[in-house]
Amino acid sequence: MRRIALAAGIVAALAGCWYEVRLPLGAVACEADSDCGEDGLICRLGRCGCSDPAKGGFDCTTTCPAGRTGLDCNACLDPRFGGDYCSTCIAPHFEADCETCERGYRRDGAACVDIDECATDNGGCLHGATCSNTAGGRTCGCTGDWSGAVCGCPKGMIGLEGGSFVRGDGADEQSVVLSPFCIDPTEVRASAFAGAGEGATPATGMNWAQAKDFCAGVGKRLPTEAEWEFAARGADGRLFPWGDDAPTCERAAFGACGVDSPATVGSFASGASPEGVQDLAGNVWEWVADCFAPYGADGERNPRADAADCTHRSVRGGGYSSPGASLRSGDRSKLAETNGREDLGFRCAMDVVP
Ligand SMILES: [Ca+2]
Repeated sequence: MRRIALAAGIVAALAGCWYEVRLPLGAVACEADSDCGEDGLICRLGRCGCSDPAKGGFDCTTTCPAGRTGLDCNACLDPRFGGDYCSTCIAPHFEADCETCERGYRRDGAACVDIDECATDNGGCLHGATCSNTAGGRTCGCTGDWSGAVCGCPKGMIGLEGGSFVRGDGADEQSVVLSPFCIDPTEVRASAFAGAGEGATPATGMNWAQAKDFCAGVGKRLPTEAEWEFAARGADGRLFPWGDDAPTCERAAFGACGVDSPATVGSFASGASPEGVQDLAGNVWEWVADCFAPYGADGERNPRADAADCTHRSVRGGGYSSPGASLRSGDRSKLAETNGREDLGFRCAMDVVP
């Protein structure tokens, strides 16, 4: 049996007879087809569902195998849980035995009951984010002019919770602690950098001071090197923003893809981090705020290397002509801060607004 991901208010499953629209417990489901409010749904035994084979359902009163003719067909396979072998499990049960519960539910006898993940400590949601229980588990979110799991980031930026993580790749590693911060979801576009035009490819060719000044001009700043790496790596230590799988041309623009210019920003949805930060790996290298220097002692909070005599800044993520290894979340390279390159751009970050 195939497990189908559930969106709130949608459906249970079904490889079997009936495609049932999921409704809150105790809800008056329907008395007539018109109550179901959507084309292709019909009211049957008080519930809305689909009998259209094209949508995964069919009417089991006529098509169930002999001996498996449950009237409802909205039951589990397993008769212990009301099953009639005609259909698959009713959400929130899933799996063939109907004994496992979806995320967000726990077993209580034969039933799956809601876990209120928001009941304790606001579900761990920070900085004014609202916790809501959904079929997929707890979700932290903001309303109005704020966005992301961390409220306090302007719409259009992504809020990251920060915390402890280990940065570095190999010999030079450091455990650091970051405060929550906001980061642009993509590299800065050429059109934005120039102040006009439609170009959706990244701005490139600027030196470090020009990148820094642009961010300051829009009320932001360059990400610190640790923030940039946290966005790519996460607290779970991903080798690449999307996980540990090696880069492919579906996930990122890099040397193996044979391109000689950057792609439109945000072209590689499958290369995004879990929080939705795109193009960290590949497309264009990115300036960060830090001077290139060895990492410091473990436990540093919000580190930023910025010596007065700094000449070389860190650049991160690799570009469209880089080898795959340069795309690793922990990989770093350096460049004289007065240089620019056609495969080097930047993105901006900012502190969370209290
Ligand atoms: Ca990049």
